[in-house]
Amino acid sequence: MLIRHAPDLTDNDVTDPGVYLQRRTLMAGLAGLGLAGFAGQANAALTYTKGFSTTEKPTPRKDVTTYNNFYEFGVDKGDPAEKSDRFKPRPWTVRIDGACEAPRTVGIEDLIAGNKLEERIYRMRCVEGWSMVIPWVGFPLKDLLASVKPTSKAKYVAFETVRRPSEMPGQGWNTLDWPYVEGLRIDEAMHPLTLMAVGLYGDVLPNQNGAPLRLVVPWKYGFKGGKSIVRITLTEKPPATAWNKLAPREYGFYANVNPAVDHPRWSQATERRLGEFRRRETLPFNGYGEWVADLYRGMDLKRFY
Ligand SMILES: Nc1nc2c(c(=O)[nH]1)N[C@H]1C(S)=C(S)[C@@H](COP(=O)(O)O)O[C@H]1N2
Ligand SMILES: [Mo]
Repeated sequence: MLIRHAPDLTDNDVTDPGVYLQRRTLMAGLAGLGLAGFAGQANAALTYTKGFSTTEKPTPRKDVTTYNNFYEFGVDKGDPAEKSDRFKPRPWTVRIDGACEAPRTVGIEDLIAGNKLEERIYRMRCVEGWSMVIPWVGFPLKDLLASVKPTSKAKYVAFETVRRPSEMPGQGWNTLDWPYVEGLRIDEAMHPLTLMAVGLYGDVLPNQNGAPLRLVVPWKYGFKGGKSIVRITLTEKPPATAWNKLAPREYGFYANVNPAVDHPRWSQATERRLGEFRRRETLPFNGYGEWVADLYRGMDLKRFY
């Protein structure tokens, strides 16, 4: 295991084997009621172990699910929760292709059944200057990428959100160039902290948080975490990404959380944690520098923002 001695991270399979072995029993509860067939469907619970997590207090579920950015449903924070009822996150498949030997298309239920799900409580810092602590359930992206056998030409990874204007009212506006695309360098994508989330607070993802499958990269600004992903493509060149195309001076490809590099229109030195009154200091790499700073050794982070 990579992460062992962070002051604010617990690695339960090192410190507490009992906790590691203890699976959540929500599934068992469902099975006992004869409802196991609903597992993996909307509102069903997920079975998972505990992974690398901050010990900070999670932001209340209410805030995590009603204060959102998901421009496919509108630009206001309340739009994703209020305007996503028509969205159908199941059935769902994701295509993984590009520079790999074994491209595949996989259904969401197979992804959930075929991966070891973990809870990861991560800080999330939006480029706009607010932050949350979110208990995700998911699996490392690297496991999924390994399954398609990337070739040596795979230098970047592109993540594409679904385009479905009949279910996503915000796609009727040209706020962004749909579909929403985000990207990572291959080493960032293979990093153990990089998560494909399928759940939140122990349940499947609500529509507004990116059902049924979204990316979470905790040391980067939140916009790097594309929601409702239908395609993951290994590429040789950096993919053109939605926010970068819209405003390249404001949203770089790297988008590492960095209090020393301001957004052209506001400071990034501090943030408002939802539920808190006083702003707190923003940490380099959102506090994950011990594990990820090496990825950027020798790079000028003011230039590669
Ligand atoms: N497809 C898509 N993904 C997206 C966005 C979006 O508008 N569309 N917004 C991003 C931004 S700016 C943030 S801060 C996070 C918010 O995730 P949350 O609503 O689950 O907290 O989602 C990111 N992923
Ligand atoms: Mo954001």
